Amino acid sequence: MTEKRFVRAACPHDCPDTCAIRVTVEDGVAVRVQGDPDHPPTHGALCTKVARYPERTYHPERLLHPLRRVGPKGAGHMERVGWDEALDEIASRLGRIAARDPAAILPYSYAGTMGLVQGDSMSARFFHRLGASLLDRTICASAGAAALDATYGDRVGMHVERYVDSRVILIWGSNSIASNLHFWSFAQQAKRAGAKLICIDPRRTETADRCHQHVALLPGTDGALALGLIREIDTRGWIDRDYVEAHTDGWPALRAVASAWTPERTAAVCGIGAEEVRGLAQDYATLRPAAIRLNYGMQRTHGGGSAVRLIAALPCLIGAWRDPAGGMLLSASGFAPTDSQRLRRPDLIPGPTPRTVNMSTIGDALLADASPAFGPRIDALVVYNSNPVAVAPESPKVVRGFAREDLFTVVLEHFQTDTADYADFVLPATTQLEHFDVHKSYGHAYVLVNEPAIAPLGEARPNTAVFRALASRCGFTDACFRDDDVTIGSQAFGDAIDFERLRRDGWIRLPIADAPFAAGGFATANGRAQFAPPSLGPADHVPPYESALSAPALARRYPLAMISPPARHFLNSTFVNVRSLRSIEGEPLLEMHPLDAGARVLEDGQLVRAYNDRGEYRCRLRVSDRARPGVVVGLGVWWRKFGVAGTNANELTHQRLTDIGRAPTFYDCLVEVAAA
Ligand SMILES: Nc1nc2c(c(=O)[nH]1)N[C@H]1C(S)=C(S)[C@@H](COP(=O)(O)OP(=O)(O)OC[C@H]3O[C@@H](n4cnc5c(=O)[nH]c(N)nc54)[C@H](O)[C@@H]3O)O[C@H]1N2
Ligand SMILES: Nc1nc2c(c(=O)[nH]1)N[C@H]1C(S)=C(S)[C@@H](COP(=O)(O)OP(=O)(O)OC[C@H]3O[C@@H](n4cnc5c(=O)[nH]c(N)nc54)[C@H](O)[C@@H]3O)O[C@H]1N2
Ligand SMILES: [Mo]
Repeated sequence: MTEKRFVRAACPHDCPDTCAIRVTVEDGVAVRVQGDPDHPPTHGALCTKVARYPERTYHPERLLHPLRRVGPKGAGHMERVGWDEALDEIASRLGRIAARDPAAILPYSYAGTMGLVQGDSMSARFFHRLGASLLDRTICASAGAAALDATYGDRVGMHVERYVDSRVILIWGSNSIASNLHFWSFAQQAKRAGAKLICIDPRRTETADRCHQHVALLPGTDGALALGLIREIDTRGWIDRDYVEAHTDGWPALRAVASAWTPERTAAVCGIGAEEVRGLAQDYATLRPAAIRLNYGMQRTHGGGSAVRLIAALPCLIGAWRDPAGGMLLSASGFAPTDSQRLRRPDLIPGPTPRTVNMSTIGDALLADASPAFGPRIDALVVYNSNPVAVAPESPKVVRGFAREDLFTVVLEHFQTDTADYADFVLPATTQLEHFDVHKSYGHAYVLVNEPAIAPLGEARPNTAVFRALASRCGFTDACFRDDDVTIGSQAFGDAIDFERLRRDGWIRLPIADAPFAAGGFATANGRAQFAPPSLGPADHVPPYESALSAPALARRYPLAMISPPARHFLNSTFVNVRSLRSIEGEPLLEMHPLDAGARVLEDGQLVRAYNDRGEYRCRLRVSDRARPGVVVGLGVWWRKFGVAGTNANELTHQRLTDIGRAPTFYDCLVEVAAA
């Protein structure tokens, strides 16, 4: 007889939806994952990717044993070693480097799992205690986060379930069907009830197809559009004076900046029509409740932070926050009562705070020599929950850095990724079905638990187990290094959450008001939204580093703006190696508008090279009006080794940072395209 069990889990991926999952386990094998029907944001549905989680977990290429490099860096030739041998050697190599200067060691991690336990808990304790360099985790969201912090005092926003009652929804810089599916089903319900859906995106995405209107602005011009809307709303008398007066600071300064942004000027900068600006302002200001679903796609250009600040002002200016179905959502992660000090223990750092290295400029950092400004050269890199060789900008430099023979690299992974190919040691990690974790979300106001459903496959170990073992080999005796994973999970939210109830029920809704800012009460020092905080002043449009208007000489050589947003069936570079999902995405493509293709005498399906001064990327051309004229689109993030010439779109991106938040500017990138 088969023994059948159901286990409560949480989706670990870097996605606003953070679904509650039920795993069916038969005789110790996870046979099925399903969305929890009782968890309101998940409402019983999983995306196509995560519905394949068992396929990914039992993938024949899962890493099941520790490996040591035997060939040249990058070739991925590895031999099997035992855990003790691997850990002994890693601890002794790190120990020797730390004896010289611990800041020469750099952890590199991001959100391969969003779990608070396997994400960065024991790992952070270990690197803090060692005195390693700190990592500035900026690769995704820090420009928008800095903007929300400046305006609202924290990462806070609407409840996703409330969009069902909105009458107008601006889906702004978001391909929700691909990247935020559970929001999309609420937006669909609103649409059926008569709401108007407007998509603001340079690409005609599958989401744009299903909205009433698509505003195809040029990349990096969202700040200008927001200013144009603010001016129009103001001149038409649609400002909610009472709300602005009672709950915001800085309107006169913002108003002065916006006064220069006539619909005509806005339209010229955004590459759209002045009537579109006027119509958008009218719909947004006069249909109630008015909601914005902003996503991070629009903050990956030079002015990304300012643009988010300007857009975040809009729901205040029209008083949209008065209604539970009005306001804005970019990230709600600030609602969760996470005790990161207790999880990560920065107090363990011996001596003065070590230098901080920005993960978004890892290419330059790995190539930098020791200097008073930079500090010591990076001699060791420990990578977990991330695949920087594929996802970090300007890969020609990232690859040169990772290829350094004098760099000691350890990678904790599920698969032999592009990054693992450069590792001296690869350590097999457990997946979400095999370890314990707790989660908060950046797209809804619930916390979740993930109970292990199956035993670890092969010799795989949770990240926590690896860092616990390294701490012990390094002689770290602090009590926190003995915490097991469930104990760490219980520390994550402290007393704010009933941990036993969380484990019993699987998820708990945080006690956040339905219309959290109906009467102000933002998370700023004085409770008012800040349009011109003293440290920043009022926001203005910050043009892209690379665009026809802002860099005309460069644009004569490289006239096409390239964006590389997420592919629907991958999650960043995760799932690219899952055959059933890769076969849906096909192969790396570059979309180009028929006018641009015609001008270059290029045809659909031919091999092309996209290039600029940083590099060259070969892939197949898709001639399609999903791309607007002047913009090419390479959906990603593909593993380099699946590319025609072993590269992906990041071969062309650069390492310059956003105006605030020190974030990368992946979608601020000029290229030219020719036949290969
Ligand atoms: N299926 C899937 N889901 C994902 C991910 C994935 O890779 N695949 N990634 C996850 C991650 S890490 C994140 S951070 C989140 C959010 O990730 P985001 O990057 O926000 O993802 P999307 O919503 O797919 O894409 C953003 C949209 O912004 C558009 N865009 C690009 N440049 C601009 C611009 O300058 N202005 C405007 N208005 N739009 C622009 C793109 O064409 C794209 O359609 O999604 C998560 N969910
Ligand atoms: N050109 C371009 N580049 C981009 C983007 C873009 O839109 N365009 N998007 C950017 C964004 S938004 C982001 S967030 C970054 C994402 O970049 P990353 O954070 O690097 O995300 P992934 O590519 O998904 O890689 C995560 C890795 O973690 C591994 N992993 C998952 N769970 C565990 C675990 O429990 N333990 C260990 N040890 N490993 C685990 C997975 O196998 C996977 O290989 O990429 C950025 N890069
Ligand atoms: Mo991201």
